[in-house]
Order: sequence, then structure tokens, then C-alpha cells
Amino acid sequence: MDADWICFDPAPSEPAYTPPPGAVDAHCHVFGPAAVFPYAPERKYTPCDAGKDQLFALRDFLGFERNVIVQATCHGADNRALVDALHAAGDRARGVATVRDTVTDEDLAALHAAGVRGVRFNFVRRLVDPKPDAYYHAIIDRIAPLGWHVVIYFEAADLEERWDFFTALPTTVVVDHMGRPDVTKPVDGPEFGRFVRLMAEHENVWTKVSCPERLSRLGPPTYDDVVPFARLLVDRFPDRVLWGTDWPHPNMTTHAPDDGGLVDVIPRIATTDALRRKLLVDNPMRLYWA
Ligand code: 0GY
Repeated sequence: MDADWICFDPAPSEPAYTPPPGAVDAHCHVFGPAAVFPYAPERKYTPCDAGKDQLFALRDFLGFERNVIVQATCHGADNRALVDALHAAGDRARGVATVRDTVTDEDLAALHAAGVRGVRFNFVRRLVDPKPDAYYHAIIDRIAPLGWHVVIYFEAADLEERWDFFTALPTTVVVDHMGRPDVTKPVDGPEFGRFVRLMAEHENVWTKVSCPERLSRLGPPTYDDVVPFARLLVDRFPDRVLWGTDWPHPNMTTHAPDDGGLVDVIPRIATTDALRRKLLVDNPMRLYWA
């Protein structure tokens, strides 16, 4: 792994908050193990191994029943580690893959059979090299007939520049980590306002109210500065929000978050039983297990 890599917390605390039955961790990854599933040559980072058995043990420990495993850029478009984890999980996991525009129908059919229900387009420059818009449209033409959706990951500053592209996407679109707001700016200011407008004006857009550990400047254990951003989205768009641990937390530069502490943020951003049930059960089940 990279010399400065911060590995996940091997012994998280037991959360005080108990998720409802059937809760879904809708954003997590598997890394390797590299000896079985080598990392992609084009990767921008080399993580510590974090395999499916550790992920499933964490799922059980935190009180979740299901996972949505998202292909991480360190595996490029080689989805073998993801597919292996999906097969091992049976009906308890679904996947979001990365594919190239050259993907075959047979590959897509195999991914669908394994439980993949979406593709991820990553626009974060430190993670991937940008591609022309036509590349993404060619992929959408292939995956839309399968009923799959698109997950997009971008930095807050990219939203204005890519607005026309994002708002023209024809499928359901899930935005990772609330579009990565700068939480030192006001929650009712123009930057986050643009993201809220994206969701208000486009009913096909969902978001993951995840990653306080990545967005916070105040830091652990309570990540207070991120809470108002996530709470606003849960209150305003209760049927289009998802939550995930982001385990094993790639590219953290400050600390390895306590996954139990992250679960304890949930009741502060989804403040009623009804909102928590939508966030953790109804919404992910509708999108991934329908
Ligand atoms: C995340 C965030 C990051 C990494 C990746 O696929 C990835 O490599 O998504 C990041 O570095 O911000 O969602 O896991």
C-alpha cells in the first residue's frame, strides 16, 4: 500500500444507534486482496487490502443487513473483486460497477446476474483521468436498457461546469457524498444552494448523505459541521437519499474514522423513525432490490 495510506479502523466502537431491520449500507468498497484481485495498473493509489469477509463482518457488527458495494478506482474497470463479493453475499449485496465503452453485452449480463444495478462515473481528478462526454453517453446507451442507474462522484466546484451534462443524464442519477460540499461555506449559501437546486429541479437525482469524515473540517468524533448539510437533504428529499459507511475509507488524510461513530451520526441527520426508515431501508431497497 502507499507509504502514507491510512488503513481502516480494525476495531470500531459499537454504535449507540441501532439501525432498523433490513438496513442497507449503500456505499462501501472492497479492496483486493491484491494477491487474488490485483489493483489496476492505471490506479492513482494503492490501498491496504480490505476484502469481503471484513466488510461482511462490519455489516453484521454495525447492525446492517445489506451492502451496496461500489467499484473503487483502484480496481479500474476490473470488477472481479466486486463480483466475487456479490456472489459471496448472495441476495444481501448489490453492486455498482465501472465499465468501459467497449464492454460487451455478455459482460453486462454477467454483471447484472451478479447483482450489479448501476455504473459509476468518477469526475474527481485526483482519482481518474477525465474522458470526453461521448464516452459516458456511449456507456449509458448500453446500461439504460438494463434498468441500471448512474452514480456520479465530483467535487463541489465541478457542478457549475458540468451542470448541463449532469442534468441531461436520462437515468436515475445518484450523487456521491452530497456533491462534496465545502462545509466551511454556509448551508444556505450559493454553492450548496446549487446542489439543492439540482435535486429540486431534477427528480431523477438522488444523493448519498455520506462521508462526514471526508468533508468535515471540525473532525471526529461528531463531525458537527457536516450534519446541517446532510439533514437539509434528508428533510427536503426524504425519498431520494441513501446512506453508506464508505468503508474502508480510501484516501483519508487526517484519520481512520470509527465506523460505529459514523453510524451514530445517522439519527442526527435523519431525525425521525420515518426518515431513518426511508434513508436506510425503503430508498435503497427500491433502487437496488426492486
Ligand atoms: C469514496 C471516495 C474516494 C475514493 C473512491 O473509487 C475511489 O477510489 O471513491 C475518495 O478518494 O474521495 O467514495 O470512496
